[in-house]
Amino acid sequence: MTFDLFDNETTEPAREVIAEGAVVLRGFAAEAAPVLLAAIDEVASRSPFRHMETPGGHAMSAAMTCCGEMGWITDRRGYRYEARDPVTGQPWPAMPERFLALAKEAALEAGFEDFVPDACLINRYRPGAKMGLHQDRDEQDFSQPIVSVSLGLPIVFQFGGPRRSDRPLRVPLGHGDVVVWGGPVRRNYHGVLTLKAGDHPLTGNCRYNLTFRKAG
Ligand code: MD3
Ligand code: FE
Repeated sequence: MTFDLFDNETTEPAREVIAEGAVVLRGFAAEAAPVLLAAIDEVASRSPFRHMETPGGHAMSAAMTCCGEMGWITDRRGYRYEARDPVTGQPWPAMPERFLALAKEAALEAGFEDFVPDACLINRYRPGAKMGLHQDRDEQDFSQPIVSVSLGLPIVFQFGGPRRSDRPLRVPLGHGDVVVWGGPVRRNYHGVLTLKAGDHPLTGNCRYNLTFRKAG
C-alpha cells in the first residue's frame, strides 16, 4: 500500500493561500538560495547597495539595489523606475538567469502563465531595518503579479488591505519562502516589521528580499 498523502507532501510545494491572489510557497527557493546569494553579490559588485532617500528626505533603513531592464528608485523627486542606476550612471546589471527562472516557476505555480519580469528590486535588511506600510503602484500593469523571495534571517511581514487603515495580517517569512502577489491583492498595503538580530548560516546578520516585477 502506498501513502499518497505522504507522497504529496514530499513532491508538492507547501502552498498557503493567505488571501485571494496571495500564495505563500514555503521553502520554494531554499535549494537555489546559495546560487541566488552569489548572484546578489555579483549584482551588488556592479550596482552597490545604497540607502535611498524618500521624497520626504529620510534615508530608507533597508539598503537596495536592482537588476533587470528597469530599476526602482526613490529620491527627493519621488518614486519611479529608471533604466540606469543613478549611482553609477550605467544601466542596471542584467537579471541573472537563475533569478528569472525562479520568478517564472513561482508565478506558474500560482497560476500566472506568462510572467516576464523586467525589474528585480533587491532589499537588504540588517537588524533594526524595517519597511512601513505602503502600496506598490509605480508599475504600469496591475494585472501582472509581484513575486517576492526571502533569504536569510526571518521577518514578520504585514499584509494589509486596500486602505492604509485596514488592520494588517502578520505573516512570518523565512529563508527560501516565496510569495506570489497577484489579482486583487496586488494593490494592498504591505510592509515588514523591524528585523531582529540573528545569525543565519548563509547570510549572517542579513535578510535579503527579491521582488520581481513587470515595471513597463
Ligand atoms: C503585497 N518589500 O520592495 S516583499 C517592496 O520584504 C516590499 O522587502 C518587502 O514591499 C520586503 O516593495 C515585502 C512582499 C511583497 C512585495 C510586493 C507586494 C508583498 C506585496 C505588492 C502588493 C502586495
Ligand atoms: Fe512593496
